[in-house]
Amino acid sequence: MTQKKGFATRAIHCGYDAMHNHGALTPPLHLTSTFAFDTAEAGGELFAGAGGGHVYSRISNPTLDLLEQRIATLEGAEAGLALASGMGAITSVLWTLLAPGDEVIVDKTLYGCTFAYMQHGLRKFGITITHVDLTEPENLTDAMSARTRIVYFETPANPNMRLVDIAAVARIAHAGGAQVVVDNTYATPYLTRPIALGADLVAHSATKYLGGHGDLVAGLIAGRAEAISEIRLVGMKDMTGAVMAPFNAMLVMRGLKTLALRMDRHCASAQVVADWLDGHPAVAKVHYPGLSGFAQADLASRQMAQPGGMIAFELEGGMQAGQAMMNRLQMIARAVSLGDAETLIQHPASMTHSTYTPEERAVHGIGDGLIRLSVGLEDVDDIVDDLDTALGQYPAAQSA
Ligand code: 3LM
Repeated sequence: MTQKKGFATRAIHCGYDAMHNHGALTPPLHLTSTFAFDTAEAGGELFAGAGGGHVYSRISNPTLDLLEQRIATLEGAEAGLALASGMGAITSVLWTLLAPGDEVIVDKTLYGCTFAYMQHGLRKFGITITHVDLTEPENLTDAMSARTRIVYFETPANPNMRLVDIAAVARIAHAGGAQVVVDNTYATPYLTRPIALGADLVAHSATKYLGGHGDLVAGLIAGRAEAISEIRLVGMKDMTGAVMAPFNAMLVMRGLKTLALRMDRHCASAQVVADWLDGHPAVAKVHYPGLSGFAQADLASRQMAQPGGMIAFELEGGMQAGQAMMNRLQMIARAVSLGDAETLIQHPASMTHSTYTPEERAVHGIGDGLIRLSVGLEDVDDIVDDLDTALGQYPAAQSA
């Protein structure tokens, strides 16, 4: 489907013609592990890379194929790849592109398991991980070395909402011969399209906004066709085996149909909640790209179509106050993950980012008092009411 059609239209229609499928408006679910070959020779040709057919569902599957076309069109990429999880996506990309002796430059803050994979996984195999504060792109100029193969970051970063200027970082990385990989989980392609800004590959935890309903674990990547093919055949097929189940691909495609609508609502409600938190006396600091006091508000308005559905905040009373507040919530779920219909709240230092040591969290800007809120699709007044009750009761409860 041509890129001239709008985002929501492509999310619903791209790659599928009901008239080639008995008129079925919902694409078929191909629950098959293997595919029959017309002749022995045809099978051999497919194994030799002839293309145009499927062999085995650890390599490709028609249901996944459709989802891969959809993430590609939404990210403005040549090709996409569906994987078992966000971590399956990230590990498949990096295992494919890196070799011992190479260096990856990563931003200061990363999702906890990505950080652990880099520190405990990649490093074990002779790859150097160098953390650089990429919120100042010029830091990258000094950090780049002849061994730097990849520059990797999240924007906004999980959990503290730091933004990275994709275009500026890509210019510096490319000048030094490195590729740029962006984890676009928080923004989704509805808000930010890293490839148009110069990134080489985009990775997603599709578990989050893309799936959108908290009922699956899945990953997606998008990029140039040649790179995607290599990641499919090396990283995914032979190294991680992290292939997405066809049923999950159907669920992610169902989620994509409403991505634009849901993101509009997530963003509108998050703005209301962030403004409200910002004005609350018990709240010390709110990190949300839509606040005028946000340190990178200019970059946010240049790089993000809207400020997103994620908020991080700190209470005056620090971590203890945060935990007490979380325990008083009635509707908002104390749960990790994000991008679901339900509003979710969690404490990064003891949960998603407990893969960092306390010393590492201090260095990497993940405060013990930080609380992360994934603003859901409920009526925003009910979200604010729940927070209001929990925050309002805190000082009284503490002095009791
Ligand atoms: C979380 N995050 O609660 P999966 N990249 C980013 C992510 O936020 C995540 C992944 C990759 C959370 C999951 S923590 C135990 C739960 C920016 C996941 C990994 O493999 O699909 O979970 O994606 O922040």
